[in-house]
Amino acid sequence: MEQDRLRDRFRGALLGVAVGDALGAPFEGMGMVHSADLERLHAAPGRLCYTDDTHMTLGMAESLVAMRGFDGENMARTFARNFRQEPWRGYGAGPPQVFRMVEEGTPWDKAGRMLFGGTGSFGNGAAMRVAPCALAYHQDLEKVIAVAAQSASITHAHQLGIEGAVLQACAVAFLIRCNARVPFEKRALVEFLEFRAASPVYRQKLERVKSLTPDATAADIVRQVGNGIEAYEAVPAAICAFLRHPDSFSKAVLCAISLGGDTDTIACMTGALSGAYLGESAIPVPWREGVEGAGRLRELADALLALAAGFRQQEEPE
Ligand code: AR6
Ligand code: MG
Repeated sequence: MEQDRLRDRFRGALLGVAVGDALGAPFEGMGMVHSADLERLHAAPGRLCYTDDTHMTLGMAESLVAMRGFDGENMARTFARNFRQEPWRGYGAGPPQVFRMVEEGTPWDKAGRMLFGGTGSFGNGAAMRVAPCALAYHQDLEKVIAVAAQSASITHAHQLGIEGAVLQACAVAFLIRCNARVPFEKRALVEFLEFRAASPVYRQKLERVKSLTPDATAADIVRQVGNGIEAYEAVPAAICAFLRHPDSFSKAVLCAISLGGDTDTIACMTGALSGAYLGESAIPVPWREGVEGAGRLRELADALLALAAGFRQQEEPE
């Protein structure tokens, strides 16, 4: 794929995270969102401030770029440092406990396992931040899966938390690699993910995603997959919202918000999917220019693109 197009898609994925997060944040925890409120987001979105979803995505990208690949200790400490600087971003209950443990010397791959009575977290917090991993390693799916899982386990050691991150990362990598000029095959994405889903709950949800008709309403989607903070609800919900409108960034993200529940995180993950597929150029200008951190996100997207190009060169025979 030519470099300009790929750059547009890398930037689209990271800006998509921030735009979805910022647009969805005011509605977090509410019931389903009315269409009049959604139309207002289009016409006058107001200040587009991001939350922990984007803050952690920035941390993941910063660490991958600084270390030229995944380094668990560095990534955990980058998350912790960023949290210490801006603890008011709306973090879930679990991650700040991990950050404290890591800063006090607990190894990065042990702290996450101590949460929730030793089961680890199955919240959506590992999936919401995973786009940079998918971008950096998009040429090597096994690496996407391995790094998504390791990065998730820093804060979300429960198998279902890890698997949510793996599936979201696989979906972003799949879409980055997709040719956007040929008609999109919805089944191909779901079947690609089904093949990578190990737990019955994800296999069942993906089966339900496949069975939803093209005109499924927000209520149908919520009934089938849910809209909660659990990774096994939010990740399938984001996939549904993307699949409902694969050719329109704004429609996909507004569909995600219309589901209610964990609106910022579902919209953030939908934004990553749609942005990876359609590119930054498909994001409405007031959203992509108005969102907090747009310049920094573009810089990091470009740095991840350079990193991915470096990985490709390493693999090519001399
Ligand atoms: N047992 C019971 N409840 C659990 C478990 C478990 N093993 N794991 C998670 N929960 P957390 P996150 C519930 O705290 O995933 C922000 O608003 C529990 O209620 O690990 O990073 C973002 O925008 C727990 O508090 O944080 C996202 O919406 C909750 O799941 C969200 O927070 C979240 O898990 C990300 O949160
Ligand atoms: Mg949220």
